This record gives sequence, structure tokens and C-alpha cells, in this order.
Amino acid sequence: MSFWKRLTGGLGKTAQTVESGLRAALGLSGTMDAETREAVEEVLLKADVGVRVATALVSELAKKLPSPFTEDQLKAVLAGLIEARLKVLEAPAPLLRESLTVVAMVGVNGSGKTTTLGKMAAQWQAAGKRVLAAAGDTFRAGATEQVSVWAERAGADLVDAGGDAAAVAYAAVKKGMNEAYDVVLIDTAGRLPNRADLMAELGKIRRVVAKLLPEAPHHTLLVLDGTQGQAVLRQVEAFGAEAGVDGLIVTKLDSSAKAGFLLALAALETPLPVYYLGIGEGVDDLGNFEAAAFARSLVGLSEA
Ligand SMILES: Nc1nc2c(ncn2[C@@H]2O[C@H](COP(=O)(O)OP(=O)(O)OP(=O)(O)O)[C@@H](O)[C@H]2O)c(=O)[nH]1
Ligand SMILES: [Mg+2]
Repeated sequence: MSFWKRLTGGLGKTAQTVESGLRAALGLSGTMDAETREAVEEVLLKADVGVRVATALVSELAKKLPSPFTEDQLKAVLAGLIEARLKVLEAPAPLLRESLTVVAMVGVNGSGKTTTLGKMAAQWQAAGKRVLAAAGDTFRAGATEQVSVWAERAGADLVDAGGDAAAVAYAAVKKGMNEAYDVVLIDTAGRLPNRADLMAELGKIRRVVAKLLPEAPHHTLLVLDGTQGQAVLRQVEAFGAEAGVDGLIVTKLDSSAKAGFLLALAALETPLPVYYLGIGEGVDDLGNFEAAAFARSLVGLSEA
């Protein structure tokens, strides 16, 4: 099954809310009168797009929709408006460079860093790349075991050098350079951005890695738990500045009813690209973010 089809299933909870809400709104008058506008706005708020985006979308809808409008027209116009807004989140280029690419995964506890690292490793290995995973979560008991299981499943190699996270990352990048790997994927411990000591550790990882390879880490990806909705905006702000984050991954969209928060990510002053979406716990439940597919899935439309 295509990732698009699975995305539609993956966004199921949010899409159900949106679709049934839109249908109810449509049942009111079939025009964008005050009552219908309010009902549509409420649907969008339930999907957690945020107040400003919801208000803006409703007035854009009112301008674009014929009067009266059909369900198909409502969905198609809304999907188009959402797609236009989400476009800024599309990744400008693939993560991998021609030569060794170092990618660090960061985020709060339990956001899906290790799982996503495993899925990425598997995709790249399957594409013929040589992937080295670094067991850089030296805090949580069982973290090394977890990343080693994922590495093995992916057919990737693992560096578990002992010492602190920076030492592990250093050893991994060194091995990656010496042995001509394509990617070094660094797992890190979950941390709250208000813990200065833990945030400093991320800085240390970056510094030691840059000693070996000046532009490394080439990407620092903030992994966001998609079930948290708008709450992740604070994480984007806090990690962004501190940790040199240049891209996002959104996980657990399959269990989220708030997938609309991507519109809030897109509305930030400097939006960050979304490199991957996680839609399950399996190794294949990872795909690239595409604004059009996401927008259509969100309003319950089939593939264009
Ligand atoms: N449904 C669903 N579950 C996911 C997804 N991604 C991760 N999970 C689950 O979320 C839980 C946490 O995932 P981890 O990968 O361990 O998260 P982490 O960020 O590495 O956690 P810490 O290292 O403890 O900070 C696990 O039970 C995963 O199986 C996803 O896309 N969908
Ligand atoms: Mg982890």
C-alpha cells in the first residue's frame, strides 16, 4: 500500500473529526452564513489548527466558496487552502548528502526519537546506504538495548562506545568517516528544554562532532509527538534556539486527533521543514511530508 493511502488511515482520528464536523456544518444552510462559519471554525479548532489559523481559513473559505456549496466543494477548497499554508513545511532537499551525513535526533522524553531513528535507518539501508547508529542516550536504562534492536532490524551498525553522549557521538562520527559510511544517526536522551544541564549536553555533542567534521551535525532533527498538538510549539521554540534544530519530524499521527497543529507549525515566523511523518510503530510507518497529500487526508478526500 502506498504511503499516501496509509497516511490517510494514519490521520484517521483527526480526519474523522474534521469530516464529520464539516458535514454537520454543511447541514446548517449550505452557505457561509454566521452559523456555518462558526461551525467550521469549531471543527478546525478541534483539529488543533489554532485560533488565528482557524479564523483566517474560515474567511478565506467564505471568499472562495460558491453559495450554496456542496460537500465536495467545501472539502476541495479547504484542502487547497490548507495545502497552500503547509507548503512551507515541505523539505527543501533530501537529508542525505553525497558524502557522510551526520544526523542527530533530539526531543522531549518519549517523543519517538529512537523509533524514528530505527525507521530512517531501515529506509536508508534498504536504499543501499550504509548507516551507523550511535547509542547516544546514555541516561535511560534500556536505551542502548532499544537502539541496538532497531539497528539490527534495519541492518545498520551500532556504536555503543560507553562514556557520555558526546563521547559516543564522537566515536561514531570517527568510525563513520574512517569506514566510509553514508550516514551516522545519533540517538539522544529525551530532555525537557528547561533543564539547562541536559541542553548543554546537546551543545557538547555538536561541538565534539564538529571537531571531526566541521559542518556536522548536518541536521539536528526535533522529534515531536503528534498527539500533543499545539503544545509542541513551545518545544520548537525552546529546542530551536538551544539545540541548533534545522528540521522536524512529527510522530504518532496515527494516534493523534490534533494533526491540524501542523498548520500552526507552518504559521510560525520561521517555519522549519518537516522531514518525516510517523504513522505507527512498525518499521515502514514512516514517510515524507507532502503538503497536498496531508491536506487532502486531513479533510477526508481521496488521492488527487
Ligand atoms: N502509534 C505510534 N507510536 C509511536 C510512533 N513513534 C513512536 N511511537 C511509540 O512511542 C513510544 C516512545 O517511542 P521512543 O522511540 O522510545 O521515543 P523516544 O523519544 O526515543 O523516548 P526517550 O528516549 O525515552 O526520550 C514507543 O512506544 C513507540 O513505539 C508512531 O509514529 N506511532
Ligand atoms: Mg529514545
